Amino acid sequence: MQPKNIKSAYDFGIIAWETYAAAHPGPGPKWVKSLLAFVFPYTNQTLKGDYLPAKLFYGRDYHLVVTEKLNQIAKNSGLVNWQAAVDVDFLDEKLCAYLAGLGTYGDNNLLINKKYGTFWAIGIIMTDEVFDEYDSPSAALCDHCGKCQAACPTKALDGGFQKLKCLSYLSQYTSVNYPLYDQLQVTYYGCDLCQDACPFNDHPDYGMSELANDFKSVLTLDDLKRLEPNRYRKHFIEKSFHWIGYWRMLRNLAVIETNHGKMTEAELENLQKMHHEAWFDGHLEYLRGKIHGKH
Ligand code: B12
Repeated sequence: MQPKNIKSAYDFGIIAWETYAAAHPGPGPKWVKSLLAFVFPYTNQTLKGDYLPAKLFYGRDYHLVVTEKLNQIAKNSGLVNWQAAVDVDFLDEKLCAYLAGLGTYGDNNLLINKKYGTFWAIGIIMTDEVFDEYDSPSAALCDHCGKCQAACPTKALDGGFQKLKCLSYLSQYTSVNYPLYDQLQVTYYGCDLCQDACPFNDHPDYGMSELANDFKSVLTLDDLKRLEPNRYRKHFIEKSFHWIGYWRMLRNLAVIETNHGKMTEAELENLQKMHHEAWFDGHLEYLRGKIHGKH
């Protein structure tokens, strides 16, 4: 097949499976011959407010949006066998997009594209189709200006990416390194600080309308408390953050409230009665110490 037969409104690049496998040895789906990597831009504009997630999560869950787009592109292009992949665990999607010439690695650990900077999600179509031509990596863009490292309050980018210090990671998982959460100040899920500082992100807003802010992205501690814990996932099923569940989200909102000096002893006691799990109890105890000026 010729690459021009791919009917896509989104920028894309194509690589042979062997190219990916040579850079990332390991088992893979045997039927796949080519990987098509796509750029799905989201907004670079920060909304004002304390109760927002990172920009990729302002709108409808990008996994749903991107998967639907990929399936549509595959059908319109006449592919017969394909599978859409967004955030799957067996593919290094940045590596696919890099090899396909869509962007190059930045010191913020993300792929930088000349037009969209780093504010784009990657979508992949795996297919058994073989193409007449394949793409190759482009010249490096990051000029190591140091702005992303300086913008990260937990120093997660110093000496290479340290996942366990990354605020995005801390907001999605449970860690007992509670002092790092003192830096969770702006977004209750995900983080944009290293991207906001990147000079390549100073460009017009090219964000897809499907990923634009919707009314479910503003979420306060009071809003969450009004929701029954077992209704959380269903209520937020079309939002990317539904998977972390009620208690991690409650932890995030309680941390931000405390970091902004708005948490009270009575409120903390209230939250402590709601749930018991070692990581949760430990975290609320840390917040109690914080409002009493112990740390
Ligand atoms: C798990 C995951 C996370 C985890 C942990 C990431 C990690 N590296 O461990 C957490 C929760 C922290 C996370 C955070 C974010 N993520 Co994330 N994440 C993923 C996921 C699902 C897997 C990534 C992974 O574990 N890769 C394997 C590790 C080993 O790779 P790595 O850390 O990148 O390390 C390699 C590279 O650095 C590479 N490398 C470095 N320099 C160079 C140079 C060259 C030339 C080459 C060849 C390689 C190379 O070598 C390392 C070893 O292989 C991918 C989707 C996917 N399936 O790929 C999305 C993905 C990487 N995430 C994405 C995004 C958008 C984010 C966030 C911005 C979300 C947010 N706003 O909070 C943050 C950014 C944090 C940051 N600064 O990196 C996008 C990236 C888009 C882009 N433009 O690059 C992806 C691709 C999702 C998607 N489908 O769009 N993420």
